[in-house]
Amino acid sequence: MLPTPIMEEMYEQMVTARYYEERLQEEYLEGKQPAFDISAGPIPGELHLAAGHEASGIGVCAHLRDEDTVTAPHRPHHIAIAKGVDLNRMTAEIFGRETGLCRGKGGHMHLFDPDVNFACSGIIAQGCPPAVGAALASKKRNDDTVAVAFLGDGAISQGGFLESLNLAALQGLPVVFVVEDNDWAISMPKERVSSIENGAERAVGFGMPGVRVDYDDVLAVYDAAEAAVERARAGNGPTLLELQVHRRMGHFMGDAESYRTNEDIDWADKQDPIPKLAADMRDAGVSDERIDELAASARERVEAAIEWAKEQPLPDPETAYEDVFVTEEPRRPAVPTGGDD
Ligand SMILES: Cc1ncc(C[n+]2csc(CCOP(=O)(O)OP(=O)(O)O)c2C)c(N)n1
Ligand SMILES: [Mg+2]
Repeated sequence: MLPTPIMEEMYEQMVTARYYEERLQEEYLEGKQPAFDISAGPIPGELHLAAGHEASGIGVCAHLRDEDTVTAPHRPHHIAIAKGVDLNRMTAEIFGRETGLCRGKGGHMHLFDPDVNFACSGIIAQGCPPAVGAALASKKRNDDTVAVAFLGDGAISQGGFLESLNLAALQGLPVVFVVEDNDWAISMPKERVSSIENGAERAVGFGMPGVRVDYDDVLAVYDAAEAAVERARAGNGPTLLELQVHRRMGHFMGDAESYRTNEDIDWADKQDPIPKLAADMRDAGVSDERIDELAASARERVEAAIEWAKEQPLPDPETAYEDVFVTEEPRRPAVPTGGDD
């Protein structure tokens, strides 16, 4: 059994991630009802929640240091929290504020924190090539930093991912690819887009180990990730991990999930990794009072970050052309896009 301080830390982080998303959901819905106006309210634009994915981000990042690089996909909050991204500035970014990680220009899918080498993107599998680049830099510097690229099961046939596996294996780079398998890509079930059930088998064709953790459990993820990260740090090359997680929410906020059965939603609920970890902690002798204390401290941290973010100033419109590649005003105003992904 894992030492209890490690379990406690992971529990606090998992509750932080879950509660953070519950609070974001409340803030997000403000002003958007009844017709679901995606541009209204304190958090305009899309929001993809990762409730049910916590075991992945938290179990993997438990082995990482600030100097290690992490790239995450469009469902990034649990991974960002586990990597130690500044929660206040991340929240300010999500609320579109000037003091946000990207001065309020990126939003929830485009968080970037150079202090802990974290980035995410709304383009699926996009994080794989930059993670391989970071791993190549580690190898050239001859240090023991590693890179981890998180992606979804819907991205495992993307060229960017497959080419990254090849380059990483060929060059023996210190990188771990982590597929979060929640069985869905928006409304598309996994079996309709991949001829293999176990995505970790992709690794075989590239000559690297592929490991699947097929139940939603942070302690199992912790063990699998430990081996993969150690292998990378020791200079023995990349690993592909596929982790079974569950999407407890719609693909994005506002998704009516008409394509999903109630049984599937109930199943996701029953697989919740947070009460599972609490049960393991009790078995290891952690008291209920201690577990409640950890949850309370997680909730306090989240409330403080949301309160701070909401007090932050909105960006001055004059700054819209700063920090971007295009410096001239467009001939036509940009057309706002709807939320179909
Ligand atoms: C290259 C690219 N193609 C399509 C999309 C639209 N899109 C956004 S999320 C998504 C599905 C992602 O599914 P998965 O990778 O399994 O992640 P999940 O949402 O299940 O966490 C798609 C197709 C995109 N963002 N990028
Ligand atoms: Mg998926």
